[in-house]
Amino acid sequence: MKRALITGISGQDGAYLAQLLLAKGYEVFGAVRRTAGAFNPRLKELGIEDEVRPIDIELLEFSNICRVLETVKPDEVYNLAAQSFVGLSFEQPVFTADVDGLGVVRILEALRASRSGVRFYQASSSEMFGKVQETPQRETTPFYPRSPYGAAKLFGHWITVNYREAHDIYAVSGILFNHESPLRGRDFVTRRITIGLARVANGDFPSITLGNLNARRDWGFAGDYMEAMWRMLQNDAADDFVIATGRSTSVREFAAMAGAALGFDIAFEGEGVGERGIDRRTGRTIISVDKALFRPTEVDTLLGDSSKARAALGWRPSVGIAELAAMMAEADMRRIRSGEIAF
Ligand code: NAP
Ligand code: F7E
Repeated sequence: MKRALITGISGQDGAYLAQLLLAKGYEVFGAVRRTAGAFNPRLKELGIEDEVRPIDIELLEFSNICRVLETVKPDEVYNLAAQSFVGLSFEQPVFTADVDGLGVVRILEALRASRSGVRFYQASSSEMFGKVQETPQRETTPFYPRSPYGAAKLFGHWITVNYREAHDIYAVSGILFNHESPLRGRDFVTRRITIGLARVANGDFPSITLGNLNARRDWGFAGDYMEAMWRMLQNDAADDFVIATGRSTSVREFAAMAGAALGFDIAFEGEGVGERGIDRRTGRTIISVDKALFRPTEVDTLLGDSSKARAALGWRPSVGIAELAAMMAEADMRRIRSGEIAF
């Protein structure tokens, strides 16, 4: 039985990856920093909270990482832990750099010292492409991060490459484009839209506010992306891969798709901060724009080319964007009606 250590087990990806690895027969250790509450609502929602073995980890604390590796003795380490909200990284740049950048080298140093042959996965991000230098973005596209988060992830990416080349550690960097699901954190735009519009449909609020409606992302389903992470670590040689759907959608279009799944027919009128999303059936404004939600520097558009992963790993996405928007909107509506919104 293989043993996996997942950092960031309380997040969206941690939950789906644990589910995937358990189904493949792994013993899964879920590492999370200690908080006041030990409850992990995402693992509970997937019905696997009793199957994952919990262990405390803090990526700011090197000695703690060493002890966790000694205790667990994993075959594979998936480093998913991060301060992952780009917007917050402008307010907490030093903390973000410490966890998302230095946290990676702390794990790699611990692995190097242990001489254990562990395979290491680093959760890198399309945010490293930032102000995109070519479209679509692939493994060879030059990076140009646009936030402290993107810059910290870029360090994490290059230090992973360096430890592979300098110390012969099996370390891969998965450059994943945005992936979403009903387990997505509430700060991210897709979930803000699905939970917000579901509340509007339920009559709880008259409308929601959003930031830059023009931003475009290559959004996929998180469940699909976990299979890609696992396949990367089963490859003969360690390598880096872009994981994406190859379709780009604007925030505005995503909102219209989520709205349609909730019974709205949204038309957008106006421009800039004056733009509004109106439900054609009632004439009511249900989306407006709040300038406070704009970022100091924005990633305007992302579109990934995952041909390398498709060829080398046989990976491809299975969920399209309209299906994803509907899946998330319907899950939030179900939770609102049952009064069970735990995250
Ligand atoms: P998420 O839901 O925000 O989860 C992040 C996890 O990291 C949480 O379990 C969090 O614990 C943990 N964490 C934060 N700071 C930590 C620290 N100092 N020590 C230990 N654990 C810490 O993120 P996600 O969407 O699942 O993403 C997983 C990883 O993939 C992240 O590294 C993210 O940056 C990266 N990524 C995500 C996407 C995407 O679209 N989802 C795309 C590319 C890359 P708490 O619960 O205590 O906060
Ligand atoms: O923003 C715009 C916002 O916060 C997407 C993380 O998982 O994916 C994620 O980062 C876009 C941006 O995700 C709102 O300005 C408009 O252009 O959902 P987001 P992100 O910044 O792309 C990457 C790959 C990661 O690695 C990250 O960890 O949507 N936007 N209105 C808004 N964004 C938010 N959050 N809220 C709004 O109201």
